[in-house]
Amino acid sequence: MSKKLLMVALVLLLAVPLVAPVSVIAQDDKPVIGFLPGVLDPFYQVMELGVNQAGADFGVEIIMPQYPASWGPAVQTPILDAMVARGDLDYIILAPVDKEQMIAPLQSAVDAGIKIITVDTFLGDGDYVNGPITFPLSYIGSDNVEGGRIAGHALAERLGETGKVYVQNTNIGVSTTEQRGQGFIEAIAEYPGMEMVGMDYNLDDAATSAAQTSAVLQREPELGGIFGVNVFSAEGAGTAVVNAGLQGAVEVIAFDATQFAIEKLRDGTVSMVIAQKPYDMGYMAVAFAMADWRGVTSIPKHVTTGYAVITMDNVDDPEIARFIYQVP
Ligand code: T6T
Repeated sequence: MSKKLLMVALVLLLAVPLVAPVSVIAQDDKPVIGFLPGVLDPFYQVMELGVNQAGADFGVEIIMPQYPASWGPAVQTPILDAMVARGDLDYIILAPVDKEQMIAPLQSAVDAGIKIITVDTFLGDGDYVNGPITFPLSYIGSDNVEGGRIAGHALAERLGETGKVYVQNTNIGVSTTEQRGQGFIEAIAEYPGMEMVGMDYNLDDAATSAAQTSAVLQREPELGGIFGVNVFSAEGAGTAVVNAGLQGAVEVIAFDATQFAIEKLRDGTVSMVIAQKPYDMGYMAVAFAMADWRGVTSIPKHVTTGYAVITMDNVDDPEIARFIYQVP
């Protein structure tokens, strides 16, 4: 065999691993994935279960340093910066707590070579194809406008399409709860007999929600219904209704199927609980990161995960009860 041929053969042998499709690269070559929730609450704790289960199923290391102590960019950003500074993360899955203020810190993460997947909340306008922000790989979350509409139509129906309603919201700038408020207002506007008397922001604090709601219950003695847009908003609204002795007289629609919300459903304080699917969001985000790592290029830029609407009629149906946020 001529020297030249021998050389070519040697080069080819050495080069094969470099040009072979990604999937045949050694299996222990796995990404390191960071996970950063919005705050400590049962919704994100269930999401964490999904993230960890997928991590185990794919055999990838999940790094979740901590839950932010409270909701806000000033709390989430330093945790994110510390995750980026580690230098070993390939992906970060997170719920950005403000759709504008978290853009710059996440752009820095991307500049450091980390890929981003947003779960639950989004950046910019959530359109990662044609919107102002397109660097995240995907946005996996509920259709929150639709969620707000479900609550609005449910209250209108329960009040016979006539009456005064009020919204307990969290923080301005949070993509999810803003859209729930928007969807609710849109639905209520479809009923000439319905009137929105106000929407307050409780900064994701149940005690603040309770105090604000109590003030409205005093100011609006004819109030017929309240929409609590998330765990702490609904918890506070429910507490205020109970404290005012108005259980059953004022309808409460609660977003997020916590144990507390289900208890309030069973004791008649809450009329309906809208359950999201945080486990699905967490699991799919890890699966998308794994797929991207293995060279998949058709990862959907947006996935909506749907709802389970829980009332006293179906709360004991296992097909529905499985969506109650069970936190270990
Ligand atoms: O409602 C969820 C989540 O979807 C929202 O973005 C923030 O609040 C929760 O975590 C519940 O407290």
